[in-house]
Amino acid sequence: MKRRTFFSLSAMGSASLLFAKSKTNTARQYQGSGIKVIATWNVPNAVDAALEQLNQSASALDAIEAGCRVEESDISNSSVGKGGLPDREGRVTLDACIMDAQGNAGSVVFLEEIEHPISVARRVMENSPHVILAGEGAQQFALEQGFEKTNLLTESSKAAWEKWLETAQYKPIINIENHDTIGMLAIDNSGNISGGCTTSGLAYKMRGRVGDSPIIGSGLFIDNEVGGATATGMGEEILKSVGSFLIVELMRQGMHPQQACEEAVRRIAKKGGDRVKDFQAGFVALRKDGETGGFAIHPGFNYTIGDSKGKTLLTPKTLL
Ligand code: SD4
Repeated sequence: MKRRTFFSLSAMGSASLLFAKSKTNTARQYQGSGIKVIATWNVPNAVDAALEQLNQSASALDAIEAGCRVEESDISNSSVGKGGLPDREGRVTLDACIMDAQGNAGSVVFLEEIEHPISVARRVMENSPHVILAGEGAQQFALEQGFEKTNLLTESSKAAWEKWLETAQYKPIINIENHDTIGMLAIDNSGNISGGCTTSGLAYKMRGRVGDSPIIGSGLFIDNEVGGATATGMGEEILKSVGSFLIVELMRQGMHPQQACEEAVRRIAKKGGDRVKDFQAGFVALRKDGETGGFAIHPGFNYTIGDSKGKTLLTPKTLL
């Protein structure tokens, strides 16, 4: 059964109540802004792919999938998809999630040997009754959906892992250690917003480790009444503050996306205590009216914005 059909049966009864509630809970209704894309890090090719879709009047969801797929196939990006750095046993394991304007969500965690986890996440959302599929089951579902197995460990990622094995010390280093996870948010011609987040996670993580990126609310959150937010950085820290959901809720209460990102980063830093000097966490946010924000704990973070006029790379101020 298609996920939407599955939901419509149970949700119809309460639809009018939900609508009434959401109207009173939303401080402002944001008007459309024209097409817009925002993505963590310097990812011009991914943003171009998303803009190409939006310029052809595709949905924000299609734009997100297209944009994220670019980074997943780029073997020079060692923290996403093919070419991602492996876990400490030398195996590349991928996490991704996607959300659409209707609030539907799909996610895959600990997925191996499939190049496009963002597309599998979309299939989980659209073609399964679930939100998250993990590991072997996620791979089995992907194969059933027509995806093919592929070797994700490139020669250079393998060489980097072998070098790491010489000391096998696990200490993530801010920005240097494997940070290029792509979190992307997009608004389409109809004014609808969607988002996605895809990563190979932290390099040399323990086998089975899952970070924030595929977890709805932590690595990504979308609410079509308000906007969206997505994260990059140390998943263990971002998870504990459910940062992306927090940003969307702060925007709902009237905060500008920039202030909302700053507040989420402050909360993570506060919880981190002394450890904060050793980890990075950054967010980008996009409000329904096209206003954007971006903030991180440490310098080194940047993000890419695209709209009908072109692309810009922004380097925000940071907390420390
Ligand atoms: C994780 N948040 O797995 C991801 C890592 C990341 O850029 O953002 N890398 O914790």
